[in-house]
This record gives sequence, C-alpha cells and structure tokens, in this order.
Amino acid sequence: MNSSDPGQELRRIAVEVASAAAAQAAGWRTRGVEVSALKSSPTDIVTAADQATEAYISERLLAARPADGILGEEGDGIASSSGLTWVVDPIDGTVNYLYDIPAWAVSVAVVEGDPDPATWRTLAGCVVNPVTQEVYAASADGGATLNGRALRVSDRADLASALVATGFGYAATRRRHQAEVVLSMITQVRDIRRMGAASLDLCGVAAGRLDGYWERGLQPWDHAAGALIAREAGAVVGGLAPDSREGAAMTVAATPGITAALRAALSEAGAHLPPSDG
Ligand code: LIP
Repeated sequence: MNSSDPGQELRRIAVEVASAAAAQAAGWRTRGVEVSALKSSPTDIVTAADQATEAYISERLLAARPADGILGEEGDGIASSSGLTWVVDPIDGTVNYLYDIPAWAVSVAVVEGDPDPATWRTLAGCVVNPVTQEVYAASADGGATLNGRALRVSDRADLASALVATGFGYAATRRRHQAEVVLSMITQVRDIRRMGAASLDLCGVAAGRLDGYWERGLQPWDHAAGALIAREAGAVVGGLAPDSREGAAMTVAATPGITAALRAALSEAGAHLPPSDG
C-alpha cells in the first residue's frame, strides 16, 4: 500500500474494483436478469448477477489485499487478519436492477476495526451507478467526489423546503409503519423521494440532489460507502439521536441546516419505533 496516503490507495482500489464490477453487472442486465432466490420475504430477491458480482469483487479485492476481510450481502464473509474489512453490496437497488430501472449501484467500502457499523471507522468507499456513468468516491478526511468533481451538500436550512428521501423494508408490518411515518413527514417537507437504493440516496445527499434521507432497517453494506461519501461532502450522518451512529436502527443523512429539524420530526413521527404489531 502506498504508505504516503493509505486512504487514497484504498480509495483507488475501491474505485477500480467497483467500476469494473458495475460494468460487468450492467452487461448482464442488458442480456436479461432472473430471480435466483428469495431471502427475507417474497419480494426480497437475489439474482444470479448479485451473487456473481460479489464473487468477482471479492476475488479482485483479495488479489489486491489478501489479508483483508470481506463482509458482503450475498457471501459468507471472510475474517480479516489485517484489521481492515471490505463491506460490499454487489447490487444495491436489486429490485430496480430486476426491473431495469436505472437506479442501482455497486457499493464498496473498506473499514478499520470490527466489521460492525457501531464501532468501525470507514477509510474509503465507492458507489458506482454504471447506467448513469456516475462514480462517487471518498476517503476519510480526503473529501468526496462525483466523477472526480468535489461534492458539497446543499445549503438548505428550512425543513419545509427540503427534498428528502426514504426507503422501505421487505416485511409488510415494517412497510406499513414506514408508510405511516411518510404520512406524518409529507406535509413537513417540500417532497419525498423513494429511489430504491440507499447508497444512491446517501450519494444524492452528498451531491446536493437531496437535502436529507432517512431509513430504518438498512444492512451494513447498504450504507457503508454512501455514509462516508455523504459525511465527506459535509452531511451530518448518524442515527436519530445527536452524535449517534448510523445503522439498522436508523440511518439519517442531511445537510447541517436541516438535521436537527429532520431528526425532531422523525422522532415525533415514531420513525425509530418498531412496527406496532410485528
Ligand atoms: C435496498 C436498499 C434500499 C431499501 C430497499 C433495499 P437491496 O437494498 O438500498 O434503501 O429501501 O428496500 O433494501 O436489497 O436492493 O440491496
């Protein structure tokens, strides 16, 4: 590893591998995609492309850094002996990928410490949407870019004029509660978007295309890279409480001017609460 700036070297590896994997997945998409298995519910799908893309990413990463670990959405995980673990979502926005909706991405991050969002330190990350030819990247304290151009969050300071995004889980009981939260939020913001890929939602905040984003129930690979990119672009990223960390309980990312108001509105709406009947 380039000892002068390890973060930049890790960022380079993340960009190189995620970009190659995204191009491969886009090729498979063009030739047609089928569901290969179901996971947590009849709508929580995995395709052969998810599995093949993750295998390709793991192979490339371990060839470059054989002592690192892998935590991937579709794989069994590989323990780290270097203290670094690569956190991989081979195709984030799987349903969009299945339906050929151009809002899916390959997300690759590398973290230091235990592969646990509650404690890890993200060192570098990359999110690639090959359909829109957009490569988002960041390294810790190294800034965030989109296709090499520096990213900065919006300067929105009023929740009522903020464009925010969210997402929904795959379990019906959780989706109903999440819809109730949207019902509470929809009159307090400019509008709400549901893109279907957390990594692109987080990158949207980083790029100023969204003023905020929240979602409950994300997996580590959904947010690992996008959270770093958003944070390096100036977003406040964490859970619902100030100074809390993003994770499955709640992930909130927003431009600083609306963060407190967004968190307060989400708390009032019960966004952090489990579904009442499930
Ligand atoms: C997706 C997330 C998205 C969420 C979807 C789904 P996947 O991840 O990125 O934010 O709302 O329900 O979980 O399953 O496409 O990798």
